[in-house]
Amino acid sequence: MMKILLSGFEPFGESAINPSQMLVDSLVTSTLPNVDCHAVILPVDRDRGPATLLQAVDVYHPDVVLSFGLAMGRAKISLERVALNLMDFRIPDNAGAQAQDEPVIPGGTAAYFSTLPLRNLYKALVEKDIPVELSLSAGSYLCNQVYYALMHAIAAQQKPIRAGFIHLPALPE
Ligand code: PCA
Repeated sequence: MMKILLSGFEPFGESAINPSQMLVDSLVTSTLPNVDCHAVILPVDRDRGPATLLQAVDVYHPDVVLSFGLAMGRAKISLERVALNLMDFRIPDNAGAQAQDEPVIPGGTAAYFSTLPLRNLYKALVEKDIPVELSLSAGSYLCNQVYYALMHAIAAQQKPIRAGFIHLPALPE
């Protein structure tokens, strides 16, 4: 049995819904063979967002963490290659905080690479005619912060977890 932790985000900014929350909520209730799925919805909050994800990792001990978020304005599913040690928020988070030119972890390494098999995921989605791209940057808002915090915690604790971040396009509504 492979244990997978899925994360999505609550709505933020001008959007009343977040497709990452909807995806994760629906995936966790569907039964996949040989997969034990857990889900967590993260607040768009620079303190509580990463803390909620890291706490879920400690509780569930997953083999894989798939973290999802909304990337408004992108037309394809974006498989994020890199998590950057940078917070530079375009808009305040849901608690009103707006980080500028700050590291996620002071003194931390500049970046981490996804440990998901991104090229294989890319090919599998292309074969199904699902719009997908390999993306070089998850931005410098909450998604990148949570992605970096996750990869940093896994590296620091030397956990055998494969993890990565996937951005979803906005829904028509
Ligand atoms: N998208 C934002 C944060 C939460 C979300 O779903 C981002 O791309 O940083």
